[in-house]
Amino acid sequence: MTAVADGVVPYPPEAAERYRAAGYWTGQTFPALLDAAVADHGARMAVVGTGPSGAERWTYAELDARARGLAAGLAEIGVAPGDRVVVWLPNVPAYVETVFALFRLGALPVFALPAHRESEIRYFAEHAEAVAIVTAGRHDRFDHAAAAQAIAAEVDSVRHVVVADAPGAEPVAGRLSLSSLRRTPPDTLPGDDADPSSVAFLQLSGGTTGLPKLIPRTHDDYLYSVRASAEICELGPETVYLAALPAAHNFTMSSPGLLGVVHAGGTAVLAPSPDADTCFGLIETERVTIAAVVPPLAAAWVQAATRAAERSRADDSRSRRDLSSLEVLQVGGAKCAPELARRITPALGARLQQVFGMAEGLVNYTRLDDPDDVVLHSQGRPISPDDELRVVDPDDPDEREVAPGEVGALLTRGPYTIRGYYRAEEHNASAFTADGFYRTGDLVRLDPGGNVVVSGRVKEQINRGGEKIAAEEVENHLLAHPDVVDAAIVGVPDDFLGERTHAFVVAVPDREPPGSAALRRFVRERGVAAYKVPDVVEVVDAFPATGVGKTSRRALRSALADHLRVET
Ligand code: J2J
Repeated sequence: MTAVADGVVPYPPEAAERYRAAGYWTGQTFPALLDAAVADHGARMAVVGTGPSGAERWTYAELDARARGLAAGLAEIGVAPGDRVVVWLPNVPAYVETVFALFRLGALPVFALPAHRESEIRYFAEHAEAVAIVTAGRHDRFDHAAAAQAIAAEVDSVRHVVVADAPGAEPVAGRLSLSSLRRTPPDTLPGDDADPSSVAFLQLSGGTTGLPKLIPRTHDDYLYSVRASAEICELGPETVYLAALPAAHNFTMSSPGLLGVVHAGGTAVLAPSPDADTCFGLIETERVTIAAVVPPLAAAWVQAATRAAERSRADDSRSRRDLSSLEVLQVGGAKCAPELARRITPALGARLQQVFGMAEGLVNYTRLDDPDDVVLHSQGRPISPDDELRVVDPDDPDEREVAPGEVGALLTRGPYTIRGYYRAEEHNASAFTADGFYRTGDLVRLDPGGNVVVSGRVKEQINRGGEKIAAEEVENHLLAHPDVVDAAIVGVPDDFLGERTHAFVVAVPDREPPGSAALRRFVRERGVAAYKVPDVVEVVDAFPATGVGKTSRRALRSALADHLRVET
């Protein structure tokens, strides 16, 4: 099996030296992050959530004992330092335990989202040569454990499927129960000596091409972004953070997210579902102070709170959830329209913080004391004084910078932005400039205060309410249908999601074309995340001529998008 370092583009030594000298990279590792929390806040509540055996509340000392104990159990079955393990869990306490167990062991989590299905998980397992998959049983009306077993049977490297279950659950052949791997916590574990400049885990990219990319992040670079984010968001031991979005998403993990909470010694509450009912209940009972959401979820929460207020005005015997503890609502992942931004504080009583981030690195925040105009109309400014942002003409082969304040494509480089995707030499050649800037694919302008205003994108990706869809990946699934000769996916403006997906399909001639529902089902049954199944599939006779040759997918997609706009 290949060592992870073989597929990683390292930071150039002079950049690494500069980031260390500036005090960004401190040499802290993930195990050391948890050590510090245990030393300073051992008796404080770290994790609150609902697991397979019901409600769980763990202090930092308990979380650490669990992580150490599980690390020992994983070591016993042969998971070794440097090994990759796919973590495919919903928002349950065992997620936090597993991630820290892997860090303690020096093994690398590969973060999958609960919405992913066989096609994505198989690819992550293969590409990362994972030795194990840690998952849940049935969740979201889908048997994750059975799917993981099917993948393990196909992917050579995968030797174990570990399932987070209730202690004492019936054993199932071919699966290990997570609770059966808990051992007496040992005092030392291999991860304690991890090299801080080494890769700690692989995060996922939203992707722009056929397959999602894996993002290697080091202890040094990631923990700098976590500590600085915690400071910007003013986290402290009194912080109660609600993880409403999937725990493994970069936003929930690090901006400042679950890890920022550990750094600050606060409490993380894992919401089993992001809906207003569940989350408002948790905000009230756990006295949540900060939560992170995507714009459609913010809109749903605003609507639910507004409705509850109206109802209680009409009938004052009706009780309302008490949201008064909520100080900050972070909104990110997709553009938060000013109309939505304006409604957040009146409806929820919390300050709005806009967050424009990416799993590749760069994260921007509006600051908590920014004037309203900045908070409502911009996506904030970078974490670090050493984040370099270049806004360039997307049509200029030399990528010259546009005039100040003009819209252009955003390139970035800095102390926590990767220099390359994992094992992706060819893609890296186009995703990064020769001098190491990441081409974000986002169209932005900078306001006079240096705040970023996102205005669109050049990348071949659809942002469906914060969930990223690579057009090409879904087109490839449609093209696998025997009656389909060509397919193109475009994003269509949507009031709620920002964008939804519309697939155009050219069918094999002289045959009854497949129906739209059948094609949607076909994509779903290929085992992809539900959010990638096209919202609409339209069978057309032929694609419009783009005038730039058959190979320009971008021109074709834009012609199809124009065609839709003319129609609607
Ligand atoms: C417009 N587009 C945005 C925003 C992300 C914090 C917050 C979000 C992510 C994330 C993250 C946007 N307005 N406020 O990792 O740490 C779009 C851009 C960007 C892409 C990255 C974090 N916030 N976006 O969303 O890796 O197009 O990270 O390049 O999933 O989301 O997506 P992702």
